Order: sequence, then structure tokens, then C-alpha cells
Amino acid sequence: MPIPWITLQEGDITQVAVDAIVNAANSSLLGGGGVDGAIHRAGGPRILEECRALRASQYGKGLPPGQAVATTAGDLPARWVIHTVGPVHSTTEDRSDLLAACHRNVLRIADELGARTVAFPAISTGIYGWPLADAARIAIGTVRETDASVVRDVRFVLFGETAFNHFKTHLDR
Ligand code: AR6
Repeated sequence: MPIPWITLQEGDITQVAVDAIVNAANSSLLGGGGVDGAIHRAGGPRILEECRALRASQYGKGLPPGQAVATTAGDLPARWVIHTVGPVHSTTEDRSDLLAACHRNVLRIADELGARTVAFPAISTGIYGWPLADAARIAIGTVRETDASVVRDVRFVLFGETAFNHFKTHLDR
């Protein structure tokens, strides 16, 4: 069934008490800047240890863009972190399907984990350069079109008023 609640919040995703928060990671799964850096800083070393173990056991070549994988959430208020790798924005190639796949695969894993509440950042809109208006359209459109059996509440946690307003425009449509 469709996910009943899709809401928006301005703020820092590391502070949000939901079942699962989503990390905009890179293929290495070994951390980086932006929201990835913030999650590893606030969550402590356990998340990175689990990421290293996943790399060693399953993702030696890296987690491909569009895919997702879960760890526990260390010291964060959430129970799990679902790491997904957004596509780098390109002006010559349409990579929208990969950005949509990130959202779909995160929701599938959240369902498998039994997570009822899931918080997403604006994947690919920072270091990976995706224009906010387009990313908001894809993110909200994909979550609206995805069925889930356990996930009841998807919250987009946006850093700053500009990001919030772009997502609000699409949510209100
Ligand atoms: N809470 C919520 N949103 C945040 C936070 C936070 N604490 N910090 C940043 N944002 P980015 P990407 C917003 O760059 O574009 C990393 O190095 C930010 O304003 O974190 O997918 C990874 O390791 C922006 O709107 O992710 C990869 O190498 C959004 O989160 C690469 O960056 C995403 O920005 C991934 O780039």
C-alpha cells in the first residue's frame, strides 16, 4: 500500500528520532563530507566498523549508485542507518532513474528491517551537485509511487530553508 505519511522538517538528520535515517554515502562506504560526515561524527565508530565489514564481505568493489545497505545507528537516536549512494549529477546524461532507485531501495530495506518511520536527507543535492528543485521532484514522486507494508511515515529532513521550500513546493502539488 502507499506510504500514508510524507512530511518535511528543516534540521539536522542526525538528531531525528525515527527508526531509520538515510545516509547519502559514497560507494566506498567509508565516510565522507556532508551528511555522511555528520552521521559518522555523531554516531560514533560502530557505524564505520559495520560499513567496513559490509565492504569486506559483500561490496569489495564498492556499493553501486542507486543501491542501499543498512547498519545499526551507533550512538544516534535512530535504530538503523540505511546507506545509499546517490548519482553524481550530470548535464549530459539523465541519471534520474538512479536517484529514484536510491529511494525505492531504501524503502525496500526499511520494510525488511521493520522500520515504520524513515528520515531521508536530500540525496545528491550537496557534493554530488543535483539541483534541488529536480531532486525534490524525483524524491517526493518516487516515495509517493512506492508501496510499503511496514513503513508508515517518511520524513524528509532538509538542511536549510531553501531546500525545505523546494521540497514543500513538490509536496504541495
Ligand atoms: N542533516 C540533513 N541534511 C544535511 C546534513 C545534515 N546533518 N548535512 C548536509 N545535509 P551531501 P550528496 C544536506 O553533500 O550530494 C559525501 O562526502 C546538504 O545540504 O551530504 O549525496 C559522501 O561521502 C544537501 O542538501 O550528499 C559522498 O561522497 C544534502 O544533505 C557525497 O558527499 C546532501 O548533501 C555525497 O554527496
